[in-house]
Amino acid sequence: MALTLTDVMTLDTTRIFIGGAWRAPAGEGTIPVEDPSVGQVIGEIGRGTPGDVDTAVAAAQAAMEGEWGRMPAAERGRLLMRMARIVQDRAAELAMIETLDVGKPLHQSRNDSRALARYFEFYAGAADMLMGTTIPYQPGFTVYTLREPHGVCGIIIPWNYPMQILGRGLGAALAAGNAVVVKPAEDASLSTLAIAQIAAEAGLPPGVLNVVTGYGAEAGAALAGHPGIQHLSFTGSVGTGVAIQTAAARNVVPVTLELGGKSPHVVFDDADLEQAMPVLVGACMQNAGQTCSAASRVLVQRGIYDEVRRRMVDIYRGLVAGPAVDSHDLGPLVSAKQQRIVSGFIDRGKAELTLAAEGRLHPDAAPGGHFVLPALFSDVDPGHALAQQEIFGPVQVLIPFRDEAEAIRIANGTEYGLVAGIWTRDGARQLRLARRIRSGQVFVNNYGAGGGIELPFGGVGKSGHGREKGFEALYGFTRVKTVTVAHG
Ligand code: TXE
Repeated sequence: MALTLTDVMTLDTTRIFIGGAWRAPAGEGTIPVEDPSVGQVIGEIGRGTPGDVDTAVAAAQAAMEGEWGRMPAAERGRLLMRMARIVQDRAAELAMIETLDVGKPLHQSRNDSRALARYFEFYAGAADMLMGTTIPYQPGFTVYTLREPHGVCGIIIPWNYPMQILGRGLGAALAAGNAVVVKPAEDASLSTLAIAQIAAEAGLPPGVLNVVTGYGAEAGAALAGHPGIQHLSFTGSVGTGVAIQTAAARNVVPVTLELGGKSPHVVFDDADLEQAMPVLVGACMQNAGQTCSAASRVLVQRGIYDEVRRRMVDIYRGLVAGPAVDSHDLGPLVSAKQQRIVSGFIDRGKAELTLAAEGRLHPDAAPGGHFVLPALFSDVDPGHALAQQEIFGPVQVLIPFRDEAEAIRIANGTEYGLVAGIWTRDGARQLRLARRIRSGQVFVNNYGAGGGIELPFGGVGKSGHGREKGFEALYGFTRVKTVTVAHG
């Protein structure tokens, strides 16, 4: 029997979290919560308004002026560590909430809740390791820099990895001493609400974390354009990223944007195929391809092209999409909207390209679930729409190349640059390619789609700017103050 929201959550999800208290949003109505595996409404969340965003920003400002603003860094770290422990204890519960809300296979949601705990743990340890520098200057002066928090930060998150994306932003922002207003995605807010509850339980002072659920064009736009915000981080589509950067520019507020991608695997004749094969496909099937760093282009040198194609076809034929709680290879897509977009790309591929293989639908898959079948297209021209545009579904294109120069040209031939995988045993080529591929992150003989809490992550070109994760994110959540003391 299908699970309902009350099976996994006791929290009243129609309320928002401001100043340490749960309250009803000021606006009328609610937003339905759907289980994507069955396509049925299982609950509702609050529809936050620009007025609610005002209240949340005011609460965050008050927190910065109060106890939080004066708290020693080590104490902030302890609070984050407490949050990490509670997340660890509730990892299974959080995973189930995520799976029900976004349709992610349960084993992947479990991985996400473990990653969330790791983010809090990593940034707990980093909180009191953020340091300034002393700078040699003229005799008679001592110059040093302080790393200060921005103040009130806005974090707008998407629906594909709600726990992980909240964890990486929130962990770094709090470690650096900021207060935060979060606007989760309208189709994936439940885990963010559960995490707000965990933060309160861990003892985070009121107003340090505020969550306003709601629509992007209402609550999201109000947050992006709010004059009380000093920094914005956004993960999502290019179009919304541009709108957010434009809104922030009016207030001269810095933004970190983590947008889409069209990430390549580049596989040379000398690659270890035993090692590469499952990763070549897995790096796109994770979360049904709804991953910004999904390796959606597979560039293969001509000498091994037929063999790689044959092996990929075998893997694809074994892939099964089915109900998320049953942990199949893939769950459904998050919404009917995403299903429509991805199906549109697949239909276009079938009409204009060679479909090399498709996956299968599990007999238990509900007819109303937002499923699409994994699709592999071969011999694709690098300029074709399916090789250029972010599909955000379980779809890969196979592209042959002759030599290194052509591989680099094709790899760099989209407007994105988020992640790349290079597969070769030639050490000099690994180093050359790692430098020449235009991308924020390169994996050599492995591919961790966005993986690694400690590893800086972000893009170039339309994939965005600024870095999430690792220590780099901490720097992004601070600003440098230079102090020059004349002492003779
Ligand atoms: O994204 P949006 P959508 C890509 C992916 C997908 C496409 C559309 O290609 O097919 O985007 O997804 C909030 N001001 N990615 O439409 O609109 C919104 O409420 C402020 C890649 O769902 O970018 C949500 O919280 N906020 C990506 C968040 O922005 C606004 C992950 C993301 O929604 C807003 C998701 C506005 N005007 C989608 N409009 C990745 N990089 O991983 C919307 N929002």
